[in-house]
Amino acid sequence: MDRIELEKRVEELNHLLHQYAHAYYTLDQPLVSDAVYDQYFQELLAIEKDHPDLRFPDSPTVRVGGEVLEGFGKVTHENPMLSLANAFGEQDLRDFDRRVQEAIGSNVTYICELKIDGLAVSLRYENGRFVQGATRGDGTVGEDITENLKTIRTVPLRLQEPISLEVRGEAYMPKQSFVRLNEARDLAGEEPFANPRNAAAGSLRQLDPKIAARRNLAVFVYGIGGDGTEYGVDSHSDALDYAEKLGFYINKSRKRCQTIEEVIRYVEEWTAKRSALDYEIDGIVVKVDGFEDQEQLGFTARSPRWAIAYKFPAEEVTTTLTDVELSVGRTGVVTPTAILDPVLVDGTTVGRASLHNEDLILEKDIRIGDTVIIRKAGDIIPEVVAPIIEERTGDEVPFTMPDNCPECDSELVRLEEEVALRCVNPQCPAQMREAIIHFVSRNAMNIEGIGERVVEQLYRAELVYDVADLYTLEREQLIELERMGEKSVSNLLTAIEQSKENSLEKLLFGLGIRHVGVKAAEILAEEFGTLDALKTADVEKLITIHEIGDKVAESVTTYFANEDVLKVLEKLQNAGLNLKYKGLAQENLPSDGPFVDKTVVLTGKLYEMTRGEAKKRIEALGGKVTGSVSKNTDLVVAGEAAGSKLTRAEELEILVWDESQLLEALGESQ
Ligand code: 1X8
Repeated sequence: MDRIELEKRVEELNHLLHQYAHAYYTLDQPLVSDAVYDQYFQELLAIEKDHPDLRFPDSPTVRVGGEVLEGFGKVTHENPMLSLANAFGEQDLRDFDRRVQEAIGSNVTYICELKIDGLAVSLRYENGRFVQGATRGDGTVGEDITENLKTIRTVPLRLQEPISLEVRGEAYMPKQSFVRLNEARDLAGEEPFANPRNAAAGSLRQLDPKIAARRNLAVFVYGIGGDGTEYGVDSHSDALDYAEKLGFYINKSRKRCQTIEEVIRYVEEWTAKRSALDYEIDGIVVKVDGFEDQEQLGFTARSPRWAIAYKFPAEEVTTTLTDVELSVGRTGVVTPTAILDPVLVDGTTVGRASLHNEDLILEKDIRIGDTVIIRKAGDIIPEVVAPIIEERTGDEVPFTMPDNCPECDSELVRLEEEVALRCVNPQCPAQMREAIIHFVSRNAMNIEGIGERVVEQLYRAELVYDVADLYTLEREQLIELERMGEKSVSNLLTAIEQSKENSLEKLLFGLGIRHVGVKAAEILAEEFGTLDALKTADVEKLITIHEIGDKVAESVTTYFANEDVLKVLEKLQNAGLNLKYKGLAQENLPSDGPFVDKTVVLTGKLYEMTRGEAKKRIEALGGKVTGSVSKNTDLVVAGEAAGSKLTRAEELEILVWDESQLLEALGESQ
């Protein structure tokens, strides 16, 4: 074959294999026998081997997994990946229905879908080709797991139409594959995964895509980006039908319901049928179907008002409580944990459960040796519900809390009006370790590569006593630690370095000021703008802020009055941490300029910056950046290879700029 013929053949094989794979994996209606598929597949593999330049990034042969990666890049989601509000019973569903009807009237259609117990992913397509896949991460920034997602047969590499869009879905491992995987791991002497969700997450976190390729994962798509105008659909159910036509794998069990009664019947039906499914579901998602209705309902800070996730009630099982272990948390609270004979609850093996506090143990009269009922509710740690008194033999031993800290032996105190016992020694090693673990956690400074094990070692090696010491760590010190190779050390140092650039709210949350959660940290950062301004704020000033109450105000001022705290903060500042709020404080927005109050859509590839950066800069100049073009759009910025959004903008006669015009406008406004 000459070169031109060869290129044509490769194109043809790609096309055929994509169609066959779609028919086989997604539609479950094979077009050809396995032997024929395999023959074409081998032919393509052979050509690609001799001519690597003819291996397309979306070739069906990528399903076997490509090169091993060095690490995962970060992906900023164009629209945040939100979580849903939960409903725990029929009453919560009725309350949801009432709120919906109050907002949009009684003529509402719902769509019910199964809630897949996996991990959320975003898939991006450009001109019909799969270009990027990411995890949810913290909702704003996720990890680029494109290469692993490419190995999943139900993730189409090419769509049936050459359009550009983002879809969201759930990656999961079927129950059967999970059981088989664990059997194999057991044989190989490897730790089994606790449940299919962990197995799926663990597989997608592998840097070697060949591992993911062997794990038999799947992705159900449950949402499509934009407001539907680009695709000519005006409801979620139509959007799903359309996505199905494009080649996505959509769960068949979706159902439109006209009343909440119908929704409740659907929930009951699937509560009964869930165990027969070959994948795990943990609830039912109920959405308002119409896009206009959705838009009218809008969002809270955290989740859409037009959807709710009904969670199945937790399964309860019994086992023996063999011991009680004590641990000291970040705030010095000593918590008892029950050690159990391992049992399976909701598909997870449980060997420990929370006992909350001493009062609860006494109140429920839980004793060591008791047969106890345990329950796992959602993602929450399993808890001991109650002992079964009838099963007692008389050998059970009542549990009492110690008088001294199990870590540092200083005397425990019970603060007024609190049930918890606390270690108040600020030098208690347990508290110092926990403070660091909190500081690096995802919603705080988001430093990957430091877990409990590393912190323990850093502490023992006398390298880190407080959070500021993290910024003094050097390669030579880290390489000495157990199980730390060159690669992990360099990744960790990069992660530490990058965290210096975090916006103030991440630091504020990470400091672990009592009563300052993610939300309060954000409010304080936005309100004060700098750490210095917050440090000097008094209670009177703090409580004038909407949503900041007495408790937070007291706690913040007490915190910043502490000498030791001030020393650590000074160390952080000297280490070069950013101590400013980087988000968009309303009062800092300009009152005029090209973007003020303008709704902008970014599409196509930009060269001078990513779309994420462009979005941030436009927002900082008072603009709003949305994902889809509608009559409310003021401006569309079209980079290279802009697709359907550009067409739509032209149809609606909306102003269109190219990248250079965008740069000029951004430049002018600086
Ligand atoms: C999460 C999930 C959704 C759906 C199914 N499974 C999930 N885990 C669905 O909509 N069918 S929606 C969702 C979310 O928005 N966080």
